[in-house]
This record gives sequence, C-alpha cells and structure tokens, in this order.
Amino acid sequence: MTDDRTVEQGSDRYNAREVEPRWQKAWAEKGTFRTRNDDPRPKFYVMEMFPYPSGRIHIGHGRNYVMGDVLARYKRMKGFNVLHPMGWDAFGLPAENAAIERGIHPREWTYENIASMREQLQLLGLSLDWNREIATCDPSYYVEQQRIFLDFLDHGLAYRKESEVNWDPVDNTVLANEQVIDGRGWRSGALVERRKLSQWFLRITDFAQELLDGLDTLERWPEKVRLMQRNWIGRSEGMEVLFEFVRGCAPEGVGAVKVYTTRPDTLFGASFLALSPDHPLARQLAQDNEELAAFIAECKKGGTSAEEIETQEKLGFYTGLKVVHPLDAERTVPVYVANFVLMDYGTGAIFGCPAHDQRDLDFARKYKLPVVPVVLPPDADPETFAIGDEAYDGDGALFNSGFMDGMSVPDAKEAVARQLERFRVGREPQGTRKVNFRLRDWGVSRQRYWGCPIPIIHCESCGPVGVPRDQLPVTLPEDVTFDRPGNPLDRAAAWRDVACPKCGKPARRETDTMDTFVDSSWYYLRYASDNVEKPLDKAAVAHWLPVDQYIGGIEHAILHLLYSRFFTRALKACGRVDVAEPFAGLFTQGMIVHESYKDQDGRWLFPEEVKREADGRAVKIADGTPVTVLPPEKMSKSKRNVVAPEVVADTYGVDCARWFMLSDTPPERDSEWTQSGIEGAWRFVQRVWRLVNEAIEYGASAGTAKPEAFGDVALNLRRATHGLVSTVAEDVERLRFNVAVAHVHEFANVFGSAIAQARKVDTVPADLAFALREAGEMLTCVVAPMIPHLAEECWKHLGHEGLVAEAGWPVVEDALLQNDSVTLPVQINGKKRDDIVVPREATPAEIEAAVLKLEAVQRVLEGRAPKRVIVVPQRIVNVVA
Ligand code: ANZ
Ligand code: ZN
Repeated sequence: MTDDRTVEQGSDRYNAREVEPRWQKAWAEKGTFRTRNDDPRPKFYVMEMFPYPSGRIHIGHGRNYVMGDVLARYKRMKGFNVLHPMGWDAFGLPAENAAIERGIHPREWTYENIASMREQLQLLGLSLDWNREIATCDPSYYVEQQRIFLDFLDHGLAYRKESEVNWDPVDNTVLANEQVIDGRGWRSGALVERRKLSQWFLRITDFAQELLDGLDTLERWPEKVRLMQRNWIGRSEGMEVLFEFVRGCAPEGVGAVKVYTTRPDTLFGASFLALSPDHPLARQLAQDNEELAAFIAECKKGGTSAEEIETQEKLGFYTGLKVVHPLDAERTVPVYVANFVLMDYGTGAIFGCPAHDQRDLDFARKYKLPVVPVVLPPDADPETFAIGDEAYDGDGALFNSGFMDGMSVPDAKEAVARQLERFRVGREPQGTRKVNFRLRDWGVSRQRYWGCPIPIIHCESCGPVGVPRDQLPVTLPEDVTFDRPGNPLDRAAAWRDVACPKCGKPARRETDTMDTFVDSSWYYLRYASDNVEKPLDKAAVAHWLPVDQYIGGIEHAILHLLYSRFFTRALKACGRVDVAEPFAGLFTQGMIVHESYKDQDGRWLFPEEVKREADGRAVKIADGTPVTVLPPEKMSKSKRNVVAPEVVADTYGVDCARWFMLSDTPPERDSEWTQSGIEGAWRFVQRVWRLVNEAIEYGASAGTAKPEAFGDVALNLRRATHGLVSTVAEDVERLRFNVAVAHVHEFANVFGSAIAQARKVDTVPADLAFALREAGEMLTCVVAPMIPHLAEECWKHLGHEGLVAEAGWPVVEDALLQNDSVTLPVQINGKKRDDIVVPREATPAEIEAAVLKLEAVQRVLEGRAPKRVIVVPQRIVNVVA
C-alpha cells in the first residue's frame, strides 16, 4: 500500500478525510436533499429496498444504495424533483432472539442498531431525505397499518380461518419456519408437529388474475422476476370431475367425490383416487377406523414449510372404498388417503395417473397399482411402449383411450371435457371446466411479540371486534418478559384483558401480531407523505407513485413484490389510493463478494488482519503466520469476510468506495471487493482531481466567452467532452454504471493529452483554454452523481458559489456529437427484447449478423436458424423465430 494518499497539488491537497465530512455537513445544513411535495418540477421517485436493522452494515449492503444514489443525484441535475427516502424494516424475529439471549428489550436493540446503521449510511454520502425516515416498529408508522387492517376487514379483504402452524410440543409454542431446524424446534430440539390455529388472512387470491395480467405491463422489470411471479401465481386450466362411489360402499349420504385435474385427457390411465388427510370424507371415515385415524395423525407430523411437504415420502392408506370410472362403467378405481394431497388446492382430492405423473408413479409402484400409459410419445411403438421409473409428461397421441385414441393431448382435453360436461351425476354435470391458481391467501398472524399488533378484540358474545379507530394505535406493552417460551403478549394480562368495545363484557385482545411482510407492503406509500399526521395520503400517493425506479435483491422477487402489488390493489378497492402497480421500474442488483481468510487454528480473520507478501502469500499481520485464502463469496458476518464502510472511508475516502462499487462489473452481477480494485479506484479519483485542477490552471477563467472557431486539439477535446456528457447520461438512465465508469476513464485519456499539449506552450491559445475549462466543468458534473464529495470540491475550485449537487446537468451541443453509431431496437416476434448499437453506415447484412449474436436472440432461437430477419436501416430489427 502506498502512503501518498494525500496528494500534493500545487498548494491544494485533496484529502478525502477532511473534505468528505465537510460537504456532508454542507448538504445537511442546506437541506439539499429535502424533498417538498409542492415542488413544481416533474417528479422522480427512486428507492432501494429498506434494510433490516440487524446491527452494522458492511460495504456489501452499500452497493444498491449507491446505485440508487447515482440515479437520484443525476435526476436532480436533470431538473427533476427527486424523492429518495430511507427507512427501517424494524420488526422481526432477530430482535426477539436478542431479547431471549441477552435480556435486552427488542425495542432497545432495534433502535440502537438503527442509530449506528444510520450513521454508516450517512457516511456513504447518500442523497437521502432523512426527514422522511420511517421505522416500521414506530407507533406513528404502524397506527396506519392498523387502520389499513380495519379497512381490509370492512371490505372483506381480511378474514379469519383455521390454518396450520409449526407446534413445538415441549416448549408448547408456535414456531416460525426459521425456528424449525431439520424438523425440530430450535430451542427444545423436540420434533415439530402441525397444529391448527384460527388465524388472520388477507384475500390476495381475489386479485390473482389481475396480479397475473399486470405483469405484462411491467416492461421495466427483469423478465426473470416476472416469470417467477407468474409461476408463483400459478394459473392452471383444468376440470373438476365427479367420481361416483360403487353402490353401497360409501357412508350414508356420500354419493361421489370430486377431483381437480389439469389432465382429463389421461382419465383412461387412472388407477387410483387419493384424498387429502384433511378431506372431510377422510375425517368422516376415520371416525370409525382407528388405523386410518392413526395414519392421518402421522401425516400431521413435520413442519409446515413447503420444502418439507414436497420432499417427504409419499404415503397412502387404502380406505376400502371404490369409485366407478366416469368413462367406463365397467371399471372401478380404489380410493386412498395420501399425504401429498393438499386440502387447500383444487378440491383436496385427485385421480392418479401413474404413467404420466411422477408422484403418482412413485405411489403406484409402492402400493402395486396398475400403470397404464395413455399418451404415446412421438416415434414410440404402441405395442412395446412401457413406463419404467420415469413418468412421461410430454406430448404425443392418445392410445388405450377409447374415443380419444389418436388425438393430440390438447384435442383429447377438449373432447373429454365435452363428454364429461354432457353426463350428469345427480344434478351436477360429471365434469366442469375450472381455472385454479396456486396462489394462496396470505396468512398474516404471527404468534410473536415484536410485530404490529392486530387491532382486534375477541368477545365471547360478539366474536372478533375491530378496535375503534379513535383508540388506535394499539401499542405493544412494554413490561414483558422473554424468559419463558411462547408469545409474551399471551401473558401480558394488563394489556390483554379489556372490555368488548361493542357490549362491554370482559374480552381479550388479539395477541397475534402481523407478519413483517405486511410492514414492507406499503412503506413506499408512506414515504410519499410529508405529513406525519397523514401517513397514507391519497394526494401525495397520486403525486409520487408509481416508484420510477426500485432497486433491491432478487431474494425479494416473489413475496415482497407480490404482496406490495396486492396491497396497492387492495387499498384501491378500499378507496385509499388510486394506483395499481407500485413499481414501474425494478432493478435487481448483484452482491459484493469477498475472499475469506482462516488462520492456522482455523479461525476466521477480518480482511484488515491480513496482508499479502510481495510473493503473493497471505499472512496474519499480528504475527506473520500463514493464512489460508478461500474463494470469494457473499460478505457475511460469520465468515468475517466483510469490509466496514468506515474503514474504507478512513483509508481511501467514501468516493473511492462508491467509484469502486460502480466500476468493472455490470450492476446486476456479483462483484468482488479486492484491495487492488479499491486502490485502482483511489488512483483514478485522484486523477480526476488533478485533471480538473490542471484545467483550472491552463484553462480560461470562468465566464470567458466562447471563441468563434476551434482548432483540431480544442475541437477534439470538445467533441469528447460533449460526447461524455451525452453517453454517461444514457448509461445512468439505463443503470449501466460500469459502462459510465468506463466512459469516464476513456475521456480522462483524451483530457490528459489535451492538457499535455497546453503544458507544452507558453501561452495556451484561447480556443484550447476555453475547451479545457469546459472539459473541467463538465467532467465535474458528470462524475458528481458517482463521487459527489470530490465533485463538490472541484466545483468550488472552479469558482462556483453553489453546490454541484444542485447544478444542472450540462447542456450538450448536438453539433459536437459524433453521430457515427445508431442504436436500433431489436424485436423478437414483434416484442422488443434488446437494443443494438451499430455503426451508422453498417449494411443490413452486417446488422443481421450482429443481431444474431445477441444473447436475447440466441436464447429464443436455441441453436435454430431464424425464420426471417427484417432490418429497417436506422429504425428497427425484427427477428421472426
Ligand atoms: C390427474 C393427472 C394426470 C394430473 C397426470 C397430472 C398429471 P397444477 O398444474 O399445479 O394445477 N392435484 C390436484 N389437486 C391437488 C392437490 N390438492 N394436492 C396435490 N395434487 C393435486 O397441478 C394440477 C395437478 O396436480 C392435477 O392434475 C392433479 O393431478 C394434481 F398425468 O390430475 B392431475
Ligand atoms: Zn361483545
């Protein structure tokens, strides 16, 4: 490491440690980033997903905030009224765990973390409006959430129903999914069971189709995220089919069982029916069948998480009942109860076709049931085709299927649907077409303390009653203890026991709190309001929403984003807001990864405890002993491969850290934090400082009039300068920060050689002097969103009174732009998928060749040749795949 981190430059030293806090103070004192709702300029709303206050932040957390900040600062310079807020996702389990482990109150733990993390974020020089800071655990925030809950209740969007939870039979408590480790309670080690509890649900399924359709309008979302949401919503088109019991075998009054299937075409391959253990008929049969009752009880073991249910062994119990095949009265099919059939999907009953469904095949092999293929793969021989260990779920022609023989799968589906619709079982048709969604209503009850109280009072006479609105917020009681398992709210008698608001009789408060995903489902609406008294302000929401650019991790691709999309719709249904889609643009950033280090005793070391010898070996600074270096991975506290922002700020300055986070790697990909990388950033930041100062030295003084004509050197520099302004603007708009950085690097070379020319002559000619000053000014503006502190210092040296943070983005002289390339949109089958930059004079053949190399195009073609490529020169390319 060099020690010339403070560069001598004439009489000016650039010392980040001194300069950076000074400008941060200037911004804060001037209220530069404070946003007003009545500002007449056009609005731009950029936000990053708010952090959970877990402790301290490391530089890995910083990347998405810095990206958002670059965009926010750029848009401000472009004349927008920018909203760039920050807050804390402050409820949740870790605070309660800290209370259990360390005896510190969750509130205290949370607010201490918030204070230190706020300081760290401020250190990064983020242009945030701290006046709008929120913490979801603050009553001033959650009071509105309780009002929203009551609104949902009034509009039938919140309701109560029985649902399963993870139950720890030793601690006698409900566990969150995270608290179930390998099927056991995290503290007691007891095998977890499933138990039914009455809980609150939000009716997200009412919006399933809308949430699905809305995805098509989100053009500035990654396709990957839209696909994940589509799959999660899981629309499927199928049929409900009635199977009649063989006369006399079923209990009195039970005539038929209804199944849901997406493959009615495979009906002739049915070899069993299976009921969910929770199916009413299964329960009825269990009443006088002890073995079945025991089997059903067995099915309740294990946690409620989806993985657990998916991966458990498939088990069945034969009920002794038989149904008649709906298309062949001669055939009967046995009825099982099976653990893999869920009660809350379809009808809670299925027919099994082992030849064409893997789960059914595993089940059939286990219970020795027939496996009859009914779809013949293309090219297979009907005489010999048989199913081995793998079910066949592909296309083909129907066989072994009576009237459907020879049909394609879609045709057979249609034919069998028509047939079944015609038959009757009692008064119902035998089959009815039915659309199902995989999406379930959202269970929001959590049996925890550190969450938003559900504003309900349970009365024996009146049932659940909403807390009157003038009594909100229902705040959490303070004097609670965490020394016993279970929810402290259940034991807080003074808080819990209240009079019924309706009849006045003794009643109990709801002791469940809300899922923390509720807190984050509307915080972006809260930011819009600048009035604490009106946390959800319809007019403010109408002004600011949708969020123009949302930035966050791909881990929130499904739940958080889907819940937020549901919330805006539900609030709209309640008349509270007028927006359906909350986030017009979404960007999912990559993570910062870092090597990790272990000493000889196998202990993890922090990067600052390690140094590299000249020969590349890593050693411990303390005692020179060798260190094992492990490959880069996500920064995490447990492996100590974290870099604290204050350490970087102290050594290199925050601007270096920001510059490095934006360089090299495309922002959607993971980026590695390295010592050499940060040093490179440091050198470049210093270079920008020198360039601007030399431009001041050799350039014209501020306000000098523009000369009439320019010689080659000056013209060249001006072209490069204006080109830089224009291309970086485009790069930032598209969030291609690494490309913006590369463009600044390129420009620095041109700028450097122009300065060298100036240095050589005794008197710098007027045209070059003008161009140098212009370049210094414009470069300062261009880097201001990325390295704002250094830019402010340069701006001051250039002689400006105001802040560059408040300056306008430089105006480009179009005549100086070297328009030697054009950007063409690329469509695939009529839908825009990408852009391509080609030389202006490129021939259609050259353009076609370049387009076919695009990843987006290759992905669709999958190695095939396109049917056609239509090139409209200067306009558009369309690939017909
Ligand atoms: C017969 C069949 C034959 C099926 C075949 C599939 C393949 P999606 O696409 O997710 O809607 N199913 C229906 N209800 C179920 C439940 N409650 N629990 C577990 N499985 C259930 O899946 C629909 C398919 O999942 C249905 O179509 C049914 O099995 C099963 F070759 O019916 B199928
Ligand atoms: Zn009452």
